[in-house]
Amino acid sequence: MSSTSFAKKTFKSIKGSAQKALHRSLDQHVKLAVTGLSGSGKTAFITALVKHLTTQSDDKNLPFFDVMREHRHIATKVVPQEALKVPTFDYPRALNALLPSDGEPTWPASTERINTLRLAIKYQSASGLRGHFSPQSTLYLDIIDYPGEWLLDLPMLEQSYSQWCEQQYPLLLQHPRVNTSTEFLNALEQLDLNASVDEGLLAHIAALYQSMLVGLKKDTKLAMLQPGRMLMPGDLQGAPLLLFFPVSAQHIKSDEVVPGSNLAHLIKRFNAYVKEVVKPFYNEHFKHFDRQIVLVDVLSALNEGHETLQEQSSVINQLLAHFNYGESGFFKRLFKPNIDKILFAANKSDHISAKHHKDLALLLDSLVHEQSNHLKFDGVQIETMAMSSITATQPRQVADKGQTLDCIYGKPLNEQDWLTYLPPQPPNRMLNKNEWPAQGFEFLSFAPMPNPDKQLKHIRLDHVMQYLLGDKLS
Ligand SMILES: Nc1nc2c(ncn2[C@@H]2O[C@H](COP(=O)(O)OP(=O)(O)OP(=O)(O)O)[C@@H](O)[C@H]2O)c(=O)[nH]1
Ligand SMILES: [Mg+2]
Repeated sequence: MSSTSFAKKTFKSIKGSAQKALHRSLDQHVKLAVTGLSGSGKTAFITALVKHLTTQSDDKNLPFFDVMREHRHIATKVVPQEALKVPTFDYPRALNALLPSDGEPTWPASTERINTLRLAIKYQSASGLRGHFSPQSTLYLDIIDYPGEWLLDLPMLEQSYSQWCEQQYPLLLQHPRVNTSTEFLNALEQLDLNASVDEGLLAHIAALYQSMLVGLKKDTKLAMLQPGRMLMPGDLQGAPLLLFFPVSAQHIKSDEVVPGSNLAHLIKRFNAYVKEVVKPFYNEHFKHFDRQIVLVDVLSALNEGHETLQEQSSVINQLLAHFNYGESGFFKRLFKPNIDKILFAANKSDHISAKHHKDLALLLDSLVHEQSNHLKFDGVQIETMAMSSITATQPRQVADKGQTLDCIYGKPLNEQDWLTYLPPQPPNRMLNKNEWPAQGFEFLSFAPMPNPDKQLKHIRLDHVMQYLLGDKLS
């Protein structure tokens, strides 16, 4: 071998090892996007994930998670996070709600501000280079939790005030919003958009709009409620940039906006909201994910009816457009990390009997079909599953007139008595309006089970972990 070809070969091999080392360090960090509308179960999911990885991490509890089944998991713990400005996810508090030392268990509270958590998962590599040099490896998993309402604002990033009005205003005239929008719409009629700004009147109408949104959030599972900060203002309550609302787009001619008018102020506030609230939230927290779980509470949406389920599906499809996806080759990951695997999870599957889990997953699949088709085309791996982060019911078989009924047993939320109940079967695809059953659907919600052994139970959380993290822990 000539000295040049030897040098070339050596250089190549050094370059190769450097690349592998970099690959390894990239592989050792995963940023997981836990995505879902308010009430979809993000906080419960994160709490369950931490609990099962830290103190219930064995092959009996998580048999479909390879690193557990192969006894390669050494230990997982919560470690200091990198983002120093963001509060830490209050795991002890969430866990204490679910597994209190005394008293009844309760669900963790709805999230009011952004928070984050880093887990270090120490494991034994299955084989290969990493196993050879270092018998133990550590995967760092970063997760953020946030009020689901804030997510609803992401589509506003691409809209002007008039486009936003075009989308939002007509909704207020339709069922089911029209039942609650009258007061706001009447007040709006009193507003002359071209008159000189009347701050008091704008604040009054904005307050009516806000209380209408808060009412809709409480009484319906409607997903398109914007701006999200009106529902969960954090420290923005009362700030002028939150005092805007949609008006009929017919009245807006952008080239004819009178300076200093009510309309000019609404546009200014909308733009400031998008620029100073939505954009920073998106830029700081919604980029650079590697993996994504989209939690969907399909059963509650079914309870609310056809329009709600359809709206939820359209909002989820819209939201997905705001994450970066694609095959994540080595160089791409270095400069622009992309989500290369998504899991659509029909959450709270413990509210139906196990034999209908498949229907639930198929229904969710049909709800996200449009977007998932695009993503698959771009090389993203997609899976849909019915799961439950925290199981609040037990299966019960009940004999009835020679038949065996697959019931569930639990304590319905806000009730005193435990109940054995036969849940309805969810449809296995999106139904159109004519196919919707006249009596609708009624799935119950349950309080968390008391667990004297301090162990949480799940449905398919191990499949979820394997899908999202399995290859990173190989
Ligand atoms: N049965 C069952 N109920 C669940 C599960 N996860 C969540 N829930 C129910 O859904 C509610 C909302 O769950 P959260 O985890 O607070 O939802 P979130 O997505 O964090 O909601 P926000 O913080 O408002 O964005 C809980 O209070 C429970 O009633 C689950 O795995 N099983
Ligand atoms: Mg939450």
